[in-house]
Amino acid sequence: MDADSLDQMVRTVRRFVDERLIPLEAKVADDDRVPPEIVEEMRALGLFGMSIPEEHGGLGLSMTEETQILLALGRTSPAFRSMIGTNNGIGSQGIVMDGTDEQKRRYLPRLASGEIIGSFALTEPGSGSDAASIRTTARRDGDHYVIDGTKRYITNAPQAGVFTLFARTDPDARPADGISAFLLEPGTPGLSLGPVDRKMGQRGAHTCDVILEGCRVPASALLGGREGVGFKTAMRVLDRGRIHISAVCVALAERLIDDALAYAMQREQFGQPIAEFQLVQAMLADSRTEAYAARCMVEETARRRDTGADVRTEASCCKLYCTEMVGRVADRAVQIHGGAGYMAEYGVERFYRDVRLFRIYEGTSQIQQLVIARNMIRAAR
Ligand code: COS
Repeated sequence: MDADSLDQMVRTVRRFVDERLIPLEAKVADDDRVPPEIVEEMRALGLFGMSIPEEHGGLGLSMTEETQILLALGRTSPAFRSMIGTNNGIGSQGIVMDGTDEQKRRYLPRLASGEIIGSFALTEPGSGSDAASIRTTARRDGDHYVIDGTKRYITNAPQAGVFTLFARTDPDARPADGISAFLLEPGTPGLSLGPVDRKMGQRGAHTCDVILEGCRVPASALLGGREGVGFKTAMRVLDRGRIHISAVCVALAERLIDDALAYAMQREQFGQPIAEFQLVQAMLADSRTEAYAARCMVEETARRRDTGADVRTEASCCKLYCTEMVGRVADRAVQIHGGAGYMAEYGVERFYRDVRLFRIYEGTSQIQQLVIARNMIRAAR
């Protein structure tokens, strides 16, 4: 995208957030639903297909460009971002990276337009951080596979039109080498969904179990037509997703800082605005500093990824730092708001609950630490 078009899109998204999304934040949380007209507007803006190549109907944005859009779009309830998140991230990128031409043609244009929602089904009741330990099996039966198992906490599963689902095809191989990815559609006999999960926050974004009982799919559903490479697909998809999530965390932190600053300048105690007190200033300054550091990390990592550099370590550094940072910023925002920060009507407590998820999903902070340290040791050897 040329610089002018990108600039214009960023401004359009910023206006969309200010005028359409921010006024709906409380309603989306109360109703636990993003209104259909908002989804329609997101489609019209092209937000479902930012990361999908132009030849398949998307905008084909670079990571740098996508980051700039996310820094604008992320300044509101994460439920809105979640709506378009999987189509740009974990719900489409497996197909973009490793799909066959036919799989790309079948799914990517509809994911890019937002006609269908993509979902990534890796986690299981017994397999979270240890992703290679999944127990869902896919057994070859003639020109079909028969899949059995349960996937848990699957984002956007209730709305999904295609699942990138991971299952073990070779029980005898090393755990990571025995995993394959499949593209499954809802309505396939043997595939059912559990009830929508009740969560701590991010109301309006939905997760549920995906249950597979003797689910028969044609061999053409095997992602890329290759067995045994599913784990690596999952890891590469998550690397990219970590930069995306980090940008959203920066945007949310910036929003919370703006809200906390506005409140501190207007709220008076001891005869003056609380922003005049140095202990409040320290919270504002620390938040601003950390959000700025996080923004620099994300922009630099996105830029380096666009040059083709291996940014696995940096993507984990971003995910670790940005998600922990927004947690601290949200905590300070509640503190600056005082009693009001604890009350639902100000919305700050809702963000405090919403951001808690970022340290957990798409790899916990502890998994990021492990990945970073492992890569450091490997490089030093
Ligand atoms: N890109 C490409 N390949 C990768 C990779 C990456 N980022 N990370 C690992 N691999 C490869 C390895 O190179 C290795 O291949 P070889 O055996 O050919 O060398 C293979 O995948 C297995 O990797 P590893 O031995 O590191 O696997 P582990 O089982 O030790 O697991 C972690 C590694 C912990 C990093 C992985 O399980 C993980 O990321 N867990 C978190 C899962 C997660 O984010 N879940 C969130 C829910 S999904 S929204």
